Amino acid sequence: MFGFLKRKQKKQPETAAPLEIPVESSAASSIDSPVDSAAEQSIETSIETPAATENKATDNTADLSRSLEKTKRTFSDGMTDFLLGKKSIDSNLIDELETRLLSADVGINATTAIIEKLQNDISRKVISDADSLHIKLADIMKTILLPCEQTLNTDSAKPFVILVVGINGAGKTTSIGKLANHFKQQGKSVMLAAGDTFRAAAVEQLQEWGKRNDVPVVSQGTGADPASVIFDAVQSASSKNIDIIIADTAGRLHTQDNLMDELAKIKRVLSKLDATAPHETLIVMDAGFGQNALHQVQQFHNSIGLTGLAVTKLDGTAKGGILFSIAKTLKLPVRFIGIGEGINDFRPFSASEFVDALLE
Ligand SMILES: Nc1nc2c(ncn2[C@@H]2O[C@H](COP(=O)(O)OP(=O)(O)OP(=O)(O)O)[C@@H](O)[C@H]2O)c(=O)[nH]1
Ligand SMILES: [Mg+2]
Repeated sequence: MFGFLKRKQKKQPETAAPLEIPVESSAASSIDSPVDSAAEQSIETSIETPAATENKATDNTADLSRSLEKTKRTFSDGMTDFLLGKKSIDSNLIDELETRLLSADVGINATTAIIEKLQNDISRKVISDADSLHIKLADIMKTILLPCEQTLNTDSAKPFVILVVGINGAGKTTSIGKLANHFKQQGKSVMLAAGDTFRAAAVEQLQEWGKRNDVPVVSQGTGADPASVIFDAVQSASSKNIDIIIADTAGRLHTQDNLMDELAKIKRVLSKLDATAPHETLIVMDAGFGQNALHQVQQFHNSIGLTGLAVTKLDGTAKGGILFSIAKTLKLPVRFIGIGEGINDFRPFSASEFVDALLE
């Protein structure tokens, strides 16, 4: 977007990566436990200089920008031609920008907020040309997204239980694989629960991610009661002193009352083990579904109560504007974004990094 106006955004320094600590071998599970070998990992300490940290932040934004290439194209299709050569900012230009934001899935609330702020800055002469418009636009977009930037803190309970929900194919199981890797890199021990007992290959798919991450997977196979699988897994994680348990569930639509009741049952059963569990009810949302996905998430929220969102497939042709709609309407924390199918194609959500990558 606005490639011709390209202006280096100030990179936000990233905090140094935490030390890697091997997962305890006591986490072995009789069900499917590759954790023993993790105990053989050596402790890696990495001390980062401020310069190294700054470089890493720059690389991260560049990486993210590359991953968002298609989203950027969809988001800003024709924007360059539209603004190219504009010497002054007039009302036609602002009208056109408004239309483009709306068609990029930014949604009416966020678009109105952006346009009103820009118009205000234009009348105060803070914005006088396309260059200052670009800078202000970036600032406004970051301000809108910032409330959604809330890191998932998993230290409040042990095991910290993350229940992953969402519609079919949104990227739940893949995100669980990425999350397991993310937490392991933070030195946490992780266990997975195969709560999708509906789809034939779902358990195997999760076990595959378990192997890749070297973490145990608790399962009972297809057709089992998901609440019972997840209950057993949390008990097992407690007895093995596991830090984080991530439970997969089958994809469902908010209109399938029986399946929504099943999620409510899982939550009820978990609260018998720990009144505060699940500690995170994370919905995985495919950004490609745009405003429809937003509606679905709202319905899940009304029905079972969500505490966080992971937005996937932002590497595809999704219109990245959906994040602004989320910020303005759902006001749920966006914990992570998915930018590919690989284990590392995933970022904790940063408003600043996201807008910089989108506008770069
Ligand atoms: N490009 C891209 N593909 C993704 C991303 N996340 C998941 N996928 C792909 O989306 C497809 C569905 O992912 P799953 O993780 O199986 O989705 P799910 O929500 O568990 O699906 P069900 O269990 O069938 O409801 C797979 O092909 C994944 O590789 C992402 O961030 N980017
Ligand atoms: Mg799945």
